[in-house]
Amino acid sequence: MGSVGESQPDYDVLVIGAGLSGCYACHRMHQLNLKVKVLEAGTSVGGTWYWNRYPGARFDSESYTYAFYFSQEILDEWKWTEHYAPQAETERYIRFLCDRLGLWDDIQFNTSITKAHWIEQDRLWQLTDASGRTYTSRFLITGIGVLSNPTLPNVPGVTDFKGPAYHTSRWPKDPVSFEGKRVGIIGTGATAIQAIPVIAETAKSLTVFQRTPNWVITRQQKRPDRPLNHLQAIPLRNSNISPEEMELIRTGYPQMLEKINLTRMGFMHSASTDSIWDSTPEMREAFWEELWALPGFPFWLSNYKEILIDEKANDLVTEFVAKKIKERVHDPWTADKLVPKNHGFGTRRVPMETFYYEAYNRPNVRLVDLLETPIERVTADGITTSQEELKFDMLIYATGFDAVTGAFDAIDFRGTDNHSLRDEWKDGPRTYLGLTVEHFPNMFMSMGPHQAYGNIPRSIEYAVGWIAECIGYCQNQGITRIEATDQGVQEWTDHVHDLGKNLLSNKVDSWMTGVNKNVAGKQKRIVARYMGAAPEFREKCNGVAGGGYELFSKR
Ligand code: NA7
Repeated sequence: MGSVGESQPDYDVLVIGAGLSGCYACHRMHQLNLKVKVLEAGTSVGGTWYWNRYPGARFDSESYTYAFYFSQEILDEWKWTEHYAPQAETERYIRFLCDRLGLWDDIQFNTSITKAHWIEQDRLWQLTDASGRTYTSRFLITGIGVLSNPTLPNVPGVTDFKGPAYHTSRWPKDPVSFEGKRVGIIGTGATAIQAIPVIAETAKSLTVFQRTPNWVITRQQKRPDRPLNHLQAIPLRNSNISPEEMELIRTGYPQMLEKINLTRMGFMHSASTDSIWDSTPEMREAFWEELWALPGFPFWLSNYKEILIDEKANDLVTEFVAKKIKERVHDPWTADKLVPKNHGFGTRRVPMETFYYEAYNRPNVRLVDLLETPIERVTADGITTSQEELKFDMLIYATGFDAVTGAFDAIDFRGTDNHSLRDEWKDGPRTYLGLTVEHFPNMFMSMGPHQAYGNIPRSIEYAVGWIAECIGYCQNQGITRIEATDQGVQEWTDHVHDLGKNLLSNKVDSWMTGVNKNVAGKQKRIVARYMGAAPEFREKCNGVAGGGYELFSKR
């Protein structure tokens, strides 16, 4: 790459994070013959699928769609064994990618980046890790994840507990036994909803501390004759994929990709164009029952077009789901507490479950409503609420993440004139295409704020592809400095805000609106995500690239 200033960088490109983004970025940089290093805090690759190894962790969407499509060799060779892959299988998949693409030598583990500073005179990025070692590069790609900075509850005594205590996103690699243990779990988000039924099977007792219930889609097959056992259950109507079925899936990849490329969220499920107001109550019920019976996301993503923007439509579908929940939970007090009261169906991330509600019918599982009896403190041997002192042998924090901007806040990013990214985004993120930020030249974000998320691996493949083409363009044109302009950032930020205006989900507190009550400064909602359709996002980004990187300054 071209030389500027006095110092030559150690690398052409540094990448932070060896999750799906970082691994694919490494491959694309190899294709450009660039010297690249991926710096990863963990001891292996996988990102989300490396850290989140809690019991019950698995895909919520079809394995063969929630993956990369760029390599025919990998599509031909990799065999998914379950329709909704468990964590271990996904971790294996990512390691397989690294083997096939020859990435391992360019990934450095146990390297936690604390600072990333732009050195203007040399047009390079200087990164510093937790040990104080520095690394320099012309370009920087962040692949630090949307949900990667775990947070503990902000309750007194949170570190006082003497027994084992785990955040679900920092789960140990060695098996954890719940046998004979009194377990307490805080949180009822998508993670807890996967973990609770599994832990309940062997724990002596499981106490669930719930602040906000979620609308959880039912995906169990009714097997009242069978005891509750996750091995016998069919998660999300999950099932094994036989070798014959895998062959069929493989031959269907081109059609699948064609479909995925057309849908709003990048899944196989199309948004419905039907209006709820053209349907009679009977037609509605029949449609909803039909969707309810389908595996995966369709009840959320293929529902009537108004349910996520029109409160009256949302009220109707919310009532349908509430009825479904109440049918499954025997104890009326618990059933009522499990029905959300402060937000409608689909306005927060909809978790998928396998016998989640049935877990509450077990004699060893109890729900504590923190709105009624808040936690006062964590003690050496349990949790004290406003009503009682509860003793536990193990505590589990399923309390989520400082999402979207949280992973950026955890690193001291400094751009031109010592601009700090934390300050730049203190009132919410400002980006150009969700891929770049003004004052941060030569820095690109995969899965940064204001990007289309949806089917994350599909979004990563696009974002990293765009970034690689941009770096390739710079290489060919002798450009050593590329930066988003103020106009680009202003127009994109306005566009993202406009797209989110009517969405009910942007009027609700959740990680999707950047709210985390455990983190100072994260109490206010922000527009964190691009909420248009994925094909429109790609069209816009392609247009900018096709026009020679419009609204970027290039030198
Ligand atoms: P989530 O969805 O952010 O859930 C975190 C849960 O933890 C949620 O129920 C929170 O309640 C609860 N929480 C957080 N802090 C506290 C305190 N201080 N007291 C009580 N309860 C608390 O994270 P997940 O890991 O479950 O899922 C993240 C995403 O990963 C998920 O959406 C998928 O996309 C994959 P709250 O709702 O804030 O009242």
